[in-house]
Amino acid sequence: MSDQDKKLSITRRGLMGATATGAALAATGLGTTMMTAREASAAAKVNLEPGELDEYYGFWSSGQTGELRILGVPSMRELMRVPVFNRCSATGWGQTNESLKVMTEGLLPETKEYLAANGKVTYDNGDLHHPHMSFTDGTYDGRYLFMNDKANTRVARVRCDVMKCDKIIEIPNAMDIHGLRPQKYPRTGYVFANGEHEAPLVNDGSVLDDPSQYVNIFTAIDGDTMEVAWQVIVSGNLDNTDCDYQGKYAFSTSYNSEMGMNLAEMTENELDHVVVFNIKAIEEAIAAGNFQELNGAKVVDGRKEANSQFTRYVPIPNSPHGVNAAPDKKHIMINGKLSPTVSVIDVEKVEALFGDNAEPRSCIVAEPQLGLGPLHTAFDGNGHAFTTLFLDSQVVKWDIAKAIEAYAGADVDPILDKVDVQYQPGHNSTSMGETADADGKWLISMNKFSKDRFLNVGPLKPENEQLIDISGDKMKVVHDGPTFAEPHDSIIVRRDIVNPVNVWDRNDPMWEDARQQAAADGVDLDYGAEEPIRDGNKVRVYMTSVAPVFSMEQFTVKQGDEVTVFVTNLDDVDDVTHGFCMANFGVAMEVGPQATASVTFVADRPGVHWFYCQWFCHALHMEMRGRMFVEPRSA
Ligand code: RUQ
Ligand code: CUA
Repeated sequence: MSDQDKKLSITRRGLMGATATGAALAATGLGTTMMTAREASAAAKVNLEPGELDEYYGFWSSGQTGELRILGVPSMRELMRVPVFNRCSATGWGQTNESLKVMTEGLLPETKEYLAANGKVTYDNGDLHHPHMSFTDGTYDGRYLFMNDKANTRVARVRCDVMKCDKIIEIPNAMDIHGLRPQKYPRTGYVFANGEHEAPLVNDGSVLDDPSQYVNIFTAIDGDTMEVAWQVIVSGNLDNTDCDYQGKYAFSTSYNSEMGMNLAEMTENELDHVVVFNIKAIEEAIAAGNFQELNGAKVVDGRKEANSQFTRYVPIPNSPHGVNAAPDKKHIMINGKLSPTVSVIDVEKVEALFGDNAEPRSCIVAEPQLGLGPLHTAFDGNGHAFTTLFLDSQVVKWDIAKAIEAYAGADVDPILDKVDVQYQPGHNSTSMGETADADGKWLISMNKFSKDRFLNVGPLKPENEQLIDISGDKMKVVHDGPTFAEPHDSIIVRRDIVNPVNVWDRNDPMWEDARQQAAADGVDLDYGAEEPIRDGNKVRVYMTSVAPVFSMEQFTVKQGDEVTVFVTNLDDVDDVTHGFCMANFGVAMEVGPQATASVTFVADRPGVHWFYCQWFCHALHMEMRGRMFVEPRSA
């Protein structure tokens, strides 16, 4: 097709979409007055018709909000919020007994004690940076999503069949989990997690201001059981991590090899490092019993001075940040941050590092200078890499093979294109780009600042994530999307890989405790009970819901009773979710189709109290309500 023909074939919708894109591009100073065919078709792909479905699922972190978000790509429509480390008013996450079990069972004993002393059972906040899907044989398998909590040293898992969090564990010995990646091969397997902040290994107050005794901890978690498999003590701190496609090595950056305690000290050295973890050597030591057990975890010493086969330290220019394995299964990118470079490791040269007298940087095969503030790199699967430049507010596209040639002395420039983004990008991600199936269609630049890109909403502004079409030689920014704190990181997954159910399975393990309690009370959850079941001052209320009624119109308890309400939603139709809200008791929860959910509260307010369904379910949704009578304590 000639260019002229392409222009003629542009649809009206494409043109309308393209006009907006053109205006946005013109505002950046990059726009041309004429839309090219590619611009128009990119815009058409972004502007889905009402009812049209996206080609990709985007799984987003939300930083300090503490939840997981699901977006459609390329439309960038937010599809769902999955509460994980945060509390959620709509779903009752952090309040239902089912969610509280997930949020409390994996906490360390000393944390439970600390929380109890503060009148809490779990943390209220989280800082969720890195959501990643489980792998089988180098690509996403649609089983689980794993994510870190930097704020309270936790790792969580979300089930992709129902898109609910089913496990949260606190990591012992480590401080403040930051970088996190699942093992790619043969499967996940391990979830690797970096403790970012330095502290004494036994942090009981016996050592305080003596950084010479501080360490950092790398953790491998078993993704199937969500238990710590093993830990490695390292020299320097740990920032981001990724692993190879061979199942042999993991790599973690350290911006504080100095073990400094303030900014000047942390940035003092010209060279920091990436730690290479030798998974087989660590597994052998664990199997042979060569570890120390600390807070229930098997710990080996991989510090420099321990001279073990567990780790190698590869010097990298000043304060490296992101680690990204290329879909060619051969190259690992270490992003320089304070250095304008990305250091490229060839995984085939890593084994030699563990031999005698190896030169530690012999695994580096390229180190292109890309611009200021390289933080993270994404890939298109065609030999190209895309690196965010935080300080330059740009994404740079470069050729991996050319960078390797240039490092070997050839006079070639690996940089192919640069595009301005608005503003200060951190992570970026490409469609399937963190797997062997990278397809080179879309790139998301997750920008830390939006400044003037949207209507002013006051001193606290949204961040800005931008969609970039990378299917041609030149990158094109085609969409701006504001997000509330914070578009930290994302993955873009082909939709055929993700297949959630529409209706819960009545046998789901999520409400196993409810099932057991009901059995002990002689109640079938599917039918509920006619009357509350009294057990001392504990009262259990079992009801079902079928739009638009609860099976119990009223129930009576005594002031001061500890009341647990179980609701089983018998509707088995797509999208008929009910809720249970006990007004003026601060109690509310979601009950999905065929699910059971429960919530416990103390009925310390005498009188008539209405409970109602707070998820719109029926024309008579407003009428879906009932009364709780609380008999006053006898005077
Ligand atoms: S790190 S902006 Cu928390 Cu993912 Cu690089
Ligand atoms: Cu049931 Cu609204």
